[in-house]
Amino acid sequence: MNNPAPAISPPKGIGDAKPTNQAVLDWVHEVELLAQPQNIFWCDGSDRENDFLLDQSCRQNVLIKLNEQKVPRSYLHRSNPNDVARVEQFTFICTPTKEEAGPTNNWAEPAETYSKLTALLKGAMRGRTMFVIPYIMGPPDSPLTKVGFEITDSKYVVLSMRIMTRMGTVALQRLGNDPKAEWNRGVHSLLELDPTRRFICHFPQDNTIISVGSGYGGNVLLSKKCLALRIGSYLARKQGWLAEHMLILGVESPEGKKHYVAAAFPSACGKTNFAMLIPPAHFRGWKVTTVGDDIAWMQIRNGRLYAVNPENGYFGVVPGTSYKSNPNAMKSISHDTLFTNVALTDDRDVWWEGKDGPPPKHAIDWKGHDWTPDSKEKAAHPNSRFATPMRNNPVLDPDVEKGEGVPISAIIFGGRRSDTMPLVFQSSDWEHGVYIGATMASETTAAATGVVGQVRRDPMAMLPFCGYNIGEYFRHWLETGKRLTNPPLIFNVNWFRKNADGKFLWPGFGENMRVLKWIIDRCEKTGGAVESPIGWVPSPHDLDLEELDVEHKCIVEILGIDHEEWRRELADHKKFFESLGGIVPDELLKQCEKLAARFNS
Ligand code: GTP
Ligand code: SPV
Ligand code: MN
Repeated sequence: MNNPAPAISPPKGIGDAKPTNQAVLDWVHEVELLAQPQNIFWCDGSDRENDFLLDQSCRQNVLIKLNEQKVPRSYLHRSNPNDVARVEQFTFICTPTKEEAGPTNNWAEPAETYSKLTALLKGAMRGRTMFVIPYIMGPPDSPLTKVGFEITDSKYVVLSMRIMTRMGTVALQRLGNDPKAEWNRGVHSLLELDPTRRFICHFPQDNTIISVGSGYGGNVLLSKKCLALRIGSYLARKQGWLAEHMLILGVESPEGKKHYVAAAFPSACGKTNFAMLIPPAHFRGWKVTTVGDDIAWMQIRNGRLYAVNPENGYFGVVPGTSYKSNPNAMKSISHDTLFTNVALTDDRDVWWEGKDGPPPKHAIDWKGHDWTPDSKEKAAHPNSRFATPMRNNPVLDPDVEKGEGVPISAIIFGGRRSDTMPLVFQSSDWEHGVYIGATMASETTAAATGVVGQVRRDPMAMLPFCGYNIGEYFRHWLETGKRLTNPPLIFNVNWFRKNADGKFLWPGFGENMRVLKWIIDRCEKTGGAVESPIGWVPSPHDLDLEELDVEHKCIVEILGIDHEEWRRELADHKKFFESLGGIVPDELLKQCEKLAARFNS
């Protein structure tokens, strides 16, 4: 098999930003002895380094340079067709005991797993360059910020990490020379991209991640799902904060009153779109700004929850992105963007299903094959992605670098549900809100390998990302509520409910502002609602639906609670809790009983 990552030799002054912290040097040396790379490239995150790596990646066909006039300074990467999404079945939490990982994670014994991975990594980087990437997660002056190092043999990983994290010198400075300082160790090797030798392993007690055999984002950008969520959630519980799969947005009224909300939707269920929402014309003077589109780290200050976005860029779903659905994303990805698995047009522009305008008459699809509109296959992979710096976002929130974070007024849970779940409802209190999050479900998407469209329980959108026992995680949420004197209100939304013909009842995207406005009204204690067995639901006149082109009967339908569907839903909540085997906190079991009682009264 061809070496998927041949070595490069940088000129003097590039690739030699060797850190001075002895603990880092010792660890890199250990990995070097094991993986036996041809050379080591110490990254500093500079423009010069980036330009060099882009050039080398084009020469080695790792990247294709796009049309400079159409998408300046942007590139296309095609991953191996067997390697296009997260692999949940090969993702492991390697805690000393199985109980610590809990029933929702794949557990593997740490010592055995280290041996297995050591064997796989032995000589794995022969003929390759080993890159050492220093990075931080979080704004430089935040108390939550974490330092990480990722060792990788993939140039694509280095280039992506520079977009997705604050990388290079800033991290070396933050770490300093204390050999006892805390930092995350990440080792990644493509190996031969063999799906049978693909493992994403987390050792929370060692603050270590080892990922082999994949080149796909979520499996290999170790800062993101691996550190910021799996290891992050483990550290968060120990240290008393929250690491969540949530977007963070700011919403400002025409009078200048601003609220921040955080929302947990599972993968490919609308976080990036919601975080960049443009209010419809009717909401003149309202402004939505993005703090983050995927991950929120939240801590308590003065009895309130404050959130920071630990990331520096967006790794977003491409298909469906257009000037109609998400103009701010389109502007963000119009330059300085790394595309993965989209189609390439004959004039070296990028194309995907759902992009504005007619499809090209001919293109090269994501696998590198000829494609025409008559082709049966999709031109872009359904989980094709962009990596773009958050600085490209025209509505980036001005407080995105604020170390203390932004105060959260509301938390929103939401999944992709064709039925049962109404457009929006509000929990009666924190504990009920935690129940709503804990029992969340969503149809599976192309973001992970496996069947698409199957409803599964995905508590707080963290099923694939919680780095410890989910029962303990629920308890941590309940305990956090007790420490909050001014807790965020908790809501649930569903943009994806369908009518009997299988059509979406709600137009979604910018129109979601109407739901967001109701949520803000509830925070301001001005919004109306009706009490229902599942919580507070707006009646149609509580929502601002002016200038919305949706039939009244659809609004009634999407706000409706079908008791037959909810009987099934409730049975499924019970089944889910039972499947977790005695780890669910009593408070949540009681919430379940209370919900049943409300339906029966
Ligand atoms: P990850 O990056 O995987 O965590 O995904 P995400 O939660 O950020 O989802 P994203 O915003 O990228 O949206 C995923 C898909 O859902 C895209 O195809 C969107 O076009 C679609 N989508 C997003 N918002 C809406 C909405 O309000 N209504 C409908 N019908 N589709 C939406
Ligand atoms: C997700 O799947 O939730 C993502 C994309 O945000 S990935 O980084 O690949 O996990
Ligand atoms: Mn995500």
